[in-house]
Amino acid sequence: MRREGVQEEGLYSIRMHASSEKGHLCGAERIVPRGLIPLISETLLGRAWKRRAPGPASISIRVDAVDTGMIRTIPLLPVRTVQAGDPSAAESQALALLVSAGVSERSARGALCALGSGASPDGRNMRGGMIIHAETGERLEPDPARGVRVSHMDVAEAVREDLQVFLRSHGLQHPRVMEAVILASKVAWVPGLVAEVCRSDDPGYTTGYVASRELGYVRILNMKRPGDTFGGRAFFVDGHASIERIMEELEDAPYLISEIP
Ligand code: WAQ
Ligand code: MG
Repeated sequence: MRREGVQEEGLYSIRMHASSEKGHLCGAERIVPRGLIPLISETLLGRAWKRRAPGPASISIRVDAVDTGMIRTIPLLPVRTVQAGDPSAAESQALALLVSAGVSERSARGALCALGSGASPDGRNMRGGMIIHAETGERLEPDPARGVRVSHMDVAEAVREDLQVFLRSHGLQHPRVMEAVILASKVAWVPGLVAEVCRSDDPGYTTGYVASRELGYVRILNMKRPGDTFGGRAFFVDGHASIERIMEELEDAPYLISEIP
């Protein structure tokens, strides 16, 4: 007998990655019940095609079964926005937030400086985030050009609409914000993670954020000047935790947001 329903059907991770001749173009991912794989694959393909000319030279869609027993369900971080008139005021805000989350001032300053000047050894942006010792500021990711890519997270289908309503009520309907809040919520719940800071790499997008389990997702306006192409993410970790465990958790462990504040 064939039974319907999410539990019986199982969940699948769908990841899209598009590149042009010049390299990475865009990526997006979801975790969905089996029945939604065709629809969501098409949605993600659409995202890749929507990019400005020259458009993607190649798009890959990868579907993997998720071991439902391994899924960690977490609440969405609460969201707020702090005003900052210019990048130096925004940096002070970010610094104060990171310090209150348990990051040393030295470590926070080092990360903010790297995010603003190309954190990869070649002076460009990294593909993923830096892993930084919250106390000493030491860079711990094994590949400082690639960094660590957070993956395998989504909002549970049952509360997806609630999340959209929640964000709209804050005036934040852009998918970019939704993706950032989902990513930051996963990161905040990874054991050993102290805090995160993010600066967009998009020259037209100047809002960034600091996040942690206690602080929530704190958006900071004017983190950079329009036209600035430098961006990235820093994950501050407890120096006593295992870096291998943290990286594995960030990259591969499936997290689903099941509760919206
Ligand atoms: N894992 C780790 N690092 C990533 C990932 C990922 N999955 N995706 C992007 N990054 C890093 C990478 O270095 C990018 O250059 C950098 O983060 C910024 O990525 O208004 O748009 O996609 O609340 O440009 C946050 C504020 C916007 C939203 C974030 O990030 C809001 C944004 P972007
Ligand atoms: Mg970007």
